[in-house]
Amino acid sequence: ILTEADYQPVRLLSLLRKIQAQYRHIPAEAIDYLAEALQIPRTQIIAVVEFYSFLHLTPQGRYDILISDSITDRMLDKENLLGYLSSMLKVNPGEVRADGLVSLNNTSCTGMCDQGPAGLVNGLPLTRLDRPRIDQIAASIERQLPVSEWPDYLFAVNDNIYKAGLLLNAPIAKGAAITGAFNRGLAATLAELDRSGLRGRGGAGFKTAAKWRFCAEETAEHHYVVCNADEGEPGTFKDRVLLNSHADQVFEGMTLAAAIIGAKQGFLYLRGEYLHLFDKLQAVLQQRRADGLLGENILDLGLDFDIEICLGAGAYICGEESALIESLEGKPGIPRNRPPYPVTSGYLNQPTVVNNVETFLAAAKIAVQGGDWFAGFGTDKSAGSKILSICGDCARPGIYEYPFGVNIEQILADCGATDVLGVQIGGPSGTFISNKEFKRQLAFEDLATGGSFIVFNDSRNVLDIVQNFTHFFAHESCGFCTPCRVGTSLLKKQLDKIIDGHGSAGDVVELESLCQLVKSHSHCGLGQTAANPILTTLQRYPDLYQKRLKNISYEPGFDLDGALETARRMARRNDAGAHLSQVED
Ligand code: FMN
Repeated sequence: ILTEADYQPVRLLSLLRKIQAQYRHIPAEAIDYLAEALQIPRTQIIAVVEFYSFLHLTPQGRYDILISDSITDRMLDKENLLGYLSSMLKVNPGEVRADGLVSLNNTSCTGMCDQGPAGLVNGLPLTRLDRPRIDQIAASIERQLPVSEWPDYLFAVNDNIYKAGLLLNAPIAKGAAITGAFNRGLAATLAELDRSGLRGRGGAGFKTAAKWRFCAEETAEHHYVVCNADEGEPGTFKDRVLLNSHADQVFEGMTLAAAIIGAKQGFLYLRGEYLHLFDKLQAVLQQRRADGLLGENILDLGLDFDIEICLGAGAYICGEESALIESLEGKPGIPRNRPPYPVTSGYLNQPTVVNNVETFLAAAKIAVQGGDWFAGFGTDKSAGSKILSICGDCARPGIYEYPFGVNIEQILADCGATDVLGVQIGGPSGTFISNKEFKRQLAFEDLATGGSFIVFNDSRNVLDIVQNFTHFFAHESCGFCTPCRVGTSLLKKQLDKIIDGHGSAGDVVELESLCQLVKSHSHCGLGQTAANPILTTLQRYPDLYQKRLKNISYEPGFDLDGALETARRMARRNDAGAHLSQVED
């Protein structure tokens, strides 16, 4: 299953994915073989396998089912459906059935929140799960029907575009951005990008022209372009739609970046959950090569550039740009120390531009339409438009594009949301706003977002939401730095304790100070934002937390007296002196 080009350590992740697809795990023999072939230690390979949730050292079922555990899936009855699936297949979540036919587990958001509850079977998306669909799935598995012969409707993934704007309307012609840039001149095109005011769409909002300029100015043997399609933030799925329906424009933006920074090689880092897009994207790339838009001497302009697609393997942290680069190099996705930033030392320590999918698409359009066109929309500090992935309690979950500056009220009206309690802007790492704040604007200067927009109506419990998000961060922490590794799991425990009714006033104080510690001491953006769900809701709904507390200064997280039961039985004592309340007296 390996080709000659595979025998490089940077290919390790893709090699492991291939082996996993074939054998349903990474056998010890494969590890020995790879260690020898790639000349790397076995431990390094095992570290990679253990890091990525889609790779396993022990065999998974022939049908490996993962159910998305995003808050929106839960709101669509995911927990009951998982229970039903588990009973139909006679396998518990987290286990492989004894006959090895099927394995079942939870996974973090699969990027199908507009058509959930969702899941994956052998890496392919299952959408709109309900009992009849689960019956169909269970029957197909028991009949051992290959997944390729399952009914198509189980795998249907719709774009659900409800509102198109600057970027989604009027796609540019193939090659238009590249020829436009060369006709204008590359320096003038970079100036045009600068004038557009385009800022990164992945969340942080760094100015795109400045990033490309810094990278271009670095002298090095190679420069690289990387498109970040990891899209792991729960509630975000707009890059899935852009890649499904506008891939040409995204690749055009990457080629434009290559021309400006002097790169010959680009990578699209596609999250493992979007495996279903892989072949389609390969076909788009192949067509672009045939059209002279990729490869050597593109459009006779003297530009050499090609793009390779690399699949992730189920790790949210790999969306962080330096972790993504590590992953591209075949390593665990552990964020690097910054500086140096990727623009000076990125892939293989060479200058690298990493941009979000939407950023590349916007750059391509700007190269054709001009900077002033783009800057004519949006606000002073947030030029242009933003594509949102809207999901949760609304009549029309899907994709909406707005000029920056739009207020929340307008968006809620458009997507058909009523009786709204609040909205999570920017996913779990973003901000929860209450229904008193719906005049606020979507813009870098007010509410910034990478695209996730989750609506909650007034039947929802804020603490359930916070609990789901806090568990997500604890699960996804890469484990590298102590404040995040230990901090996120302490946050989870402390929050659970309060929600389960075992908290005291002191616990809320401790929770808050733990939040500040994780936020200020973590190595990367994951830990620095992991406490946001707690902090933003503590600020808005302190009463909700207070109502769960016991009216005492200290309450243990478990039943101390109950814990002595075994000792009492062994000592054959059950008198008052053998109970904890007696000891306290
Ligand atoms: N940026 C993305 O474009 N997609 C992602 O899925 C993504 N996930 C991230 C996850 C974490 C934990 C962190 C800290 C950051 C993430 N980012 C993501 C932001 C990237 O690090 C980086 O800022 C972005 O890719 C830069 O592109 P832009 O300037 O076009 O926004």
